[in-house]
Amino acid sequence: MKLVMAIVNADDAHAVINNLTQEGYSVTRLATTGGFLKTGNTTIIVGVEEEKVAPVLEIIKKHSHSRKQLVSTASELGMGFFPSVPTEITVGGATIFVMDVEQFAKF
Ligand code: 2BA
Repeated sequence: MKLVMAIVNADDAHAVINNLTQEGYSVTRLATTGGFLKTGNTTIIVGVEEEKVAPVLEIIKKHSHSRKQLVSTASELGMGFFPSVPTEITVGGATIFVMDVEQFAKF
């Protein structure tokens, strides 16, 4: 068994979760926060047999979109002056981890 962990944009989470559950997958949604932007995102975990990993990733990929975002960075211009310089970054679509599951049980 495998555990698929997908970090997606909060705005895409609804579509990703709806499509996974419609296809019969059990899904858990966690409210998470990105360490870099310090804004909310959504982590979705799905436990599946190995042969189902590819179809699950396909659904996540189809419904997760990348977004451009401006972040402020500071640069030293001398005499301790640090103006804020906006830099564009691309966030997402989805960041995926696939892990081996040693044991799966429901008590
Ligand atoms: P955040 O940590 O808030 O990062 C948001 C976006 O900021 C990243 O998008 C990336 O474009 C940029 N970014 C992150 N760290 C950076 C850095 N040190 N320097 C410059 N730019 C940086 P994504 O790569 O699509 O990541 C989206 C979210 O996925 C992340 O939100 C984080 O919550 C998670 N994530 C990404 N890679 C991860 C990893 N290796 N381990 C754990 N979580 C990860």
